[in-house]
Amino acid sequence: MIAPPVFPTFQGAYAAVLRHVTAHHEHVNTARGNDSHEIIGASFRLSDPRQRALYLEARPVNPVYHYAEALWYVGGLRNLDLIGHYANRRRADSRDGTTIEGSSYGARIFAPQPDGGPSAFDRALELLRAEKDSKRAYMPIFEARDLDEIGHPDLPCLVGLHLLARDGHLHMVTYMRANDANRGMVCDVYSFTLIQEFAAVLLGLRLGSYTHHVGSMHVGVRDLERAGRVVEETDAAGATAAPLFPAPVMPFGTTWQHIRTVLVHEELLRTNQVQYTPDDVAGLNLPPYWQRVLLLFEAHRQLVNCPADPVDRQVLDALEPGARWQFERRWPTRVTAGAVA
Ligand code: 5HM
Repeated sequence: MIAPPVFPTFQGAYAAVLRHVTAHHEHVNTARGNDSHEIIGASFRLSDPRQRALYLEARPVNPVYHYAEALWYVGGLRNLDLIGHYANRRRADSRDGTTIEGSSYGARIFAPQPDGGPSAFDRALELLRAEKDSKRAYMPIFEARDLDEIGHPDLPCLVGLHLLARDGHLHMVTYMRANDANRGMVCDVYSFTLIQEFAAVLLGLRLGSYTHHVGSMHVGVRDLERAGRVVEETDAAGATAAPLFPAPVMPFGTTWQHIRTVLVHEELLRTNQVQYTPDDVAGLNLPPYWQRVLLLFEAHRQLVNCPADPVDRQVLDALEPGARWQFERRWPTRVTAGAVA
């Protein structure tokens, strides 16, 4: 029996996957016109799933999208309003222009069942409250009906999420049929580990490990050059390099009411019905962790609605430091001169 390699940060796992796939690919896959270098069967484990963020010059990420996607899932949403606003490319996944069928994972596990029964997530948590060390708390995503239509534009890549409570810790195992290591995986691991952390908070457990299993792990041919630069940057930093920023910790008191409040105010910001200063957000009865998430949406509101102005420095300074670093690298022309450290 071989256990997956363990990494202290997702950045380490990400670099290792890119290094392996780019150097030792087994196949050149061309399915649906997406040429990629592929290996079959890949796994890794994160010892601290909170270390989910990338801090790489060669791979700038969008911290607003990270939280938007995770909240879209947790909100059980299927429509494009939220997700399409923060990533226009997600509109290509929609057939009717308003909803996403396959990769709206939250609609499959966080929304009530079609018969009105509790969501798969609520059932899994209930099961773990009833039998603490159960092996059954599996939340399925991929269904047989997903294969009904050959050439469907958006088939779930996530097969399911599996929660395991052991010795006071909540572990999670993710099963994916396919993962684009340089694109989808970066957002997937971010969102799925946030879901794991939220489940741990609701169950009153400490956060355990995160294990990621993938059937087809691949890097797009168009991304090989960029993947090479990520490998170079992480090699230069050294395998044991500490993360640039401490990982934010979701507060133990986080409730469904907090998530609903964040979603309500995210929508007000997205539709430009409000504008918030850090003091305004401090008055919303949210823990500081969730206030900072809302301030990311405020910063994004300014990006979209005030294109001639830099994003307000007061808002940027109030962001979680790692997210601020990512924001400043993602939109260097929209932050005041000298702000990029
Ligand atoms: O032809 P196929 O359905 O496998 O193409 C989907 C592509 O999006 C694959 O490269 C898959 O790995 C990537 N993907 C991902 O990595 C897609 C989704 C959305 O379901 C995802 N992660 N979450």
